[in-house]
Amino acid sequence: MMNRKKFLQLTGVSGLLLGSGKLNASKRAGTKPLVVSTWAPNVKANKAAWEILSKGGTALDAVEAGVMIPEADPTDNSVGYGGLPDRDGKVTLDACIMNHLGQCGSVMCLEHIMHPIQVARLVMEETPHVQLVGDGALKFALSKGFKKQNLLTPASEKAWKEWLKTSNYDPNRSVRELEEKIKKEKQNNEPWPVALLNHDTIGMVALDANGNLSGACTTSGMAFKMRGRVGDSPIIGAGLFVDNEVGAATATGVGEEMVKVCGAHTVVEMMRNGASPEDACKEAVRRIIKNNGAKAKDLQVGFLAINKNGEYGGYSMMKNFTMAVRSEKEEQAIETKSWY
Ligand code: SD4
Repeated sequence: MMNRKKFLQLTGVSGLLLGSGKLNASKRAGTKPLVVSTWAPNVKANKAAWEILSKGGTALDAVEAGVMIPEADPTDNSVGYGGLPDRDGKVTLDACIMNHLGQCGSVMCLEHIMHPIQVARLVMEETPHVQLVGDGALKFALSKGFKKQNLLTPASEKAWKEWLKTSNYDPNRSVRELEEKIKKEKQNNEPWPVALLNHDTIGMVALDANGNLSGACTTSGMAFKMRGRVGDSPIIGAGLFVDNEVGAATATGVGEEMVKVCGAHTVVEMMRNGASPEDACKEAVRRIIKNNGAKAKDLQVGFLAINKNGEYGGYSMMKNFTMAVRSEKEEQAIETKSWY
C-alpha cells in the first residue's frame, strides 16, 4: 500500500493539507489560472493541467490533458485503464468535456479505448452531436484512429471474479471500504489516514489566464454496474457543467443521485445567484438528501466548483471527500466539509 510519504514523493507535492474541515475555501481570494479536481491523488492530474495553464494555454486543453493521467493509470480502478468492470466483466467508460463557449461532447459505455475524454472532445468538435454511446461511440473512435486496447487489468479481473461469488451490487462499496480503512488507521494512531489518498472518478474544472472556464469528467462508473448502465459523469448538467459567465462544477459519487438533481448544473445556477462555490455545492447535496431522506446517510456524493473570480469550494454528503487544487499560490489536496 502506498504510504503518505511515498505519495508525496511520487507527486512532488510538498504540502498536502488533508483533514482540514476548517478551511473555508470560498473565503479565499480568487486566483487565475486555477485547476481543481476531485480526489487527492489527482494532484498528479492537476500537474499535467498546470503545465498548460501556467504557459497561457487554454482551460480546455488543460482539463483534457489533466484527466488523461488517471485514464492511463492502471492503479486507478475507477477511471480508464484498470477501471473495475461491469457485472459482465466488461470495462465500459463514460466521459464528457465542456468549454467556455457552452460547447460539449460526451461518450457513454465506450469500450476498449483508453482515453474516452479525447473521443468526447472530438464528438464536440467534429460531429453535429453531443453524445455518442456504446458501439457507435467505439465506431467513431476507431474512425478517428484510436486503437482498441484491453482495459481489464489482472487486478480488476481478480476483483470482478471475487465479486461474482456474491454478485451483490453495492454502490457505496468503495465508500465503506474507505471508512473501514480510515477507522483502522485511526486505531493505529496513523497521523494521516493513508486511505484518504483514495481516488475515484475524476472531475476537473479549470480557469485559464484569459478568464475562460472548461471542465472534463471521466470514469469507469460504478463497479459491477448492470451492463449498459450510465451514470452522471458523461451527462452534461449532472456530472459536469460550465457556464463561462458564472463558473464550473463537477461531481463524484453515486451518479444516479446527481442525475436526479441535475447536480453540476444546480451548483452553477446557485453560483449565478450569488452563492459561494462551497455553498452552491452544499445546496446540491441538500437536494439529494431531500430525495433520499434517512437513506442519504448511506450515499456518498461530492461536488466541487470554481467561479469566474477564481474562487473554489466543495462539499460532500459523507466525510472523506477530497479535492486537489493547483494555482500559483497553492498545490495541495483538501478534505471538503460534509453534511454527515
Ligand atoms: C458514476 N459518478 O458512474 C460515477 C462514479 C464515481 O467515484 O464517481 N465514482 O456514477
